[in-house]
Amino acid sequence: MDNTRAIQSDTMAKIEDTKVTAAIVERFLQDFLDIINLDVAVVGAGPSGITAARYLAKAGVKVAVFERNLHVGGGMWGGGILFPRIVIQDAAKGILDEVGVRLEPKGEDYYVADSVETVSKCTSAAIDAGAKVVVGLGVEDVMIRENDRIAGVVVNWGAVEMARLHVDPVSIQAKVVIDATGHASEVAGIVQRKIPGVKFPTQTGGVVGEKPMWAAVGETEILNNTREIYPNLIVTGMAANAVFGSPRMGPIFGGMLLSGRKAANEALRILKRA
Ligand code: 48F
Repeated sequence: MDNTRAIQSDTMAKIEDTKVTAAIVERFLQDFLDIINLDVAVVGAGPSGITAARYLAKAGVKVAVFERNLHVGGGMWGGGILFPRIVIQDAAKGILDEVGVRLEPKGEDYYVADSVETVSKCTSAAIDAGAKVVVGLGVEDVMIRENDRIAGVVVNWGAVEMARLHVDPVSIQAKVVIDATGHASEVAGIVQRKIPGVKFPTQTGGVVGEKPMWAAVGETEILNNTREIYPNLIVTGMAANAVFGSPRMGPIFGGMLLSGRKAANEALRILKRA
């Protein structure tokens, strides 16, 4: 046997299909069992959710992000009209500096970044800080306890949802839930639909729905909109603007990052209150 064949057969001998299976199943089950009791459940792994998770993990909080898609990053990968660059304003620069994203100054107050680099580095930093990120798992309901208090999220595989299979979901307990689901503000929508008489601190008492694009106003209002709208439920990112009826802002992402950081601070405040 020549040398190459000998090396190949040595490597092949070590691979056993069922051991690969066992490694995956055992490890995922261990990790999953570890996150069924959380301090904070973040729903959606877009820029606001991932940023919130990073700051929470850095503060020593047990946090997991549940993302329905198989990929993280939400609407950030595609920049504007699939040109993979994003713009952020000076106020958010520090958040990206912390994770090593390279920013090119543009004009007085703007920076441009590569959207792929930004998603990757923000996600990697959140995971390094200790946040768990689960992909392919969507939130389809919330858990409630006495007095309709939110006590967690109810999850199912995104694939089950897409295939419209009639399969029951499972529950994850969390002291605080952050709705980072973007334009759809899905968790706020579920709470509004399923908890009778719910009143959010908005003009209508419910989800108002986002207004048409106006970046300056959208980016200004998002921080005020990032808050607890129902006991133990915080909205962040585009979900915050959708709930309060503020404009969308297109491919400027500073507001998403600042909102994620504020959501983390709000969650820390709630955890201290408990
Ligand atoms: O939409 P998305 O990126 O939310 P964001 O953090 O950022 C908005 C910007 O991308 C952009 C913008 C910038 O100015 O306006 O749109 O507010 O990410 C939301 C993520 O949540 C996931 C969804 O797949 C996406 O990755 N998601 C939505 N609903 C659920 C969910 C759900 N029910 N369960 C799990 N994940």
